[in-house]
Amino acid sequence: QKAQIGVTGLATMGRNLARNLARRGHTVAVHNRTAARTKALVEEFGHEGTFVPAETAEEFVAALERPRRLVVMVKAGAATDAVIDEFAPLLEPGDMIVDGGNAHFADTRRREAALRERGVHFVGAGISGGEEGALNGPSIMPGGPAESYEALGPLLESIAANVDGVPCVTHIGPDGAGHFVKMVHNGIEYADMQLIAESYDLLRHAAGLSPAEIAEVFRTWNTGRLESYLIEITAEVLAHTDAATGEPFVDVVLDRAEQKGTGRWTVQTALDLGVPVGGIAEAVFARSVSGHADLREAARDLPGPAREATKDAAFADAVERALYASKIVAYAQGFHQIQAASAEYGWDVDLGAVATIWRGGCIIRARFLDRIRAAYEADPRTVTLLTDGYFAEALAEAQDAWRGVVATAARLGIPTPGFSSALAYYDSLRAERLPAALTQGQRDFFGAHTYRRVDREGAFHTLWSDGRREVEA
Ligand code: NBP
Repeated sequence: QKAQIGVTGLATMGRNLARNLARRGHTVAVHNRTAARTKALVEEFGHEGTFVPAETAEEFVAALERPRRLVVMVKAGAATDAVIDEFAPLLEPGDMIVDGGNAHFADTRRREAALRERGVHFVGAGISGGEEGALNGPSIMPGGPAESYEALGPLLESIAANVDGVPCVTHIGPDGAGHFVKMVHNGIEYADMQLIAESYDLLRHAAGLSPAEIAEVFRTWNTGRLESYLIEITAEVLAHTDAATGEPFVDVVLDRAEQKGTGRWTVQTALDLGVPVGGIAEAVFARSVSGHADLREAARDLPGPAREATKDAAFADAVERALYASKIVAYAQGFHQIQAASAEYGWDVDLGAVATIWRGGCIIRARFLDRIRAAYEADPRTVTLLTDGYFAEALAEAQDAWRGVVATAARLGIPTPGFSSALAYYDSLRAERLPAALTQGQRDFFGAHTYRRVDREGAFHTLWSDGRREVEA
């Protein structure tokens, strides 16, 4: 019996994905560079479904029905190229390689172009949800040629998470679109986590609540409009007590956040595209600041205000509003980035569909995403989510509290780069005049970079050291 699909790379993610496929009734060929992993998978989980173990690349390819669907779940980077180089010569036109790793979308574009020459479909598929998602239903963001989705889509739909009967997978767009959208998903995840962290910090140090009390606040929030996986696990983490010391778990963890790089890629790519994603950037930098032990040590004794906790019952409500408003901004920025890349690369990404498949399976899954789906369904040409009817109203309703929270944080010396930059973005977009006019004047003064005028077409330059006459450039 031939296998409908094959998975090579059987570490945590690949193994769980193969099991998920087998549990859904698919016959799954399995392969790993080190054969012991293949053997272990079949021994431990063989009873869950039909696996066809393969020791060599040739055996693996021969085990697959045509068109062959070969999923690669190896370490992103050189390992992915090594695996592609090994398998591509064994494949025939119409076969497909699905890269489920966290590849950079530029690598995916390069690989897709190279394989297209041989008639092999290359599908860069973002997979979110960690190991639990891979096993029980991830959110899947496949890119690559649209026709590849005909043979691949039904299989992916059978293993993806499902919300209201809708599977959390859709064809995102050509070449690197899937991995791009997965990258931005992770960038938004960074921003969302940072905003939640700031909320915690404010509740702890401005409202004087204990971690256990804050866990309760998050539990309550999770029954409202903020309901999401990240809020849910935040409550779990805050309620946890360290067994060794009896202290709140959050107090015994070293406060230096690490990162694997997808947040950084999101910001680097946004800079290249010229898209302002301050919320995501601040989240990446906040992790970076936390990790600079040297800087923090050197600056520890710098003066700041006394932090008296207010014990104001309304404060938690204000933080909820600030969090919700800042979250709208972070998502608006992420979707703007996808929109810009889609235009740049001709991907024609359906933003509403992206919101739809993020409702389940992935780390940022939330009730909130239904609102984003609705916004793009109501108007697919939405320029920014901030002006969608529902979100505009939520921001208007939140803004007093949001400003109050940012002011309180500044007054007490509690760093809130996420809240503050989100508010600055909101105020920048709604400003009638920005001081960018002055920036243009300075640029013209020192570098003759020219400027445009509000009242006439054309580019102008002022002869700053020659009577300040204005000339047409
Ligand atoms: P790892 O990223 O730890 O990769 C281990 C796998 O890569 C093993 O199967 C290993 O084979 C294989 N491999 C390596 Br390393 N070099 C190879 C080479 N030159 N040729 C062939 N195989 C090679 O596994 P993972 O944590 O399961 O993640 C897999 C992918 O999924 C990654 O791209 C990751 O970024 C992505 N991802 C992970 C998560 C997560 O939560 N962990 C979530 C979403 C996406 P060996 O057994 O012979 O050493």
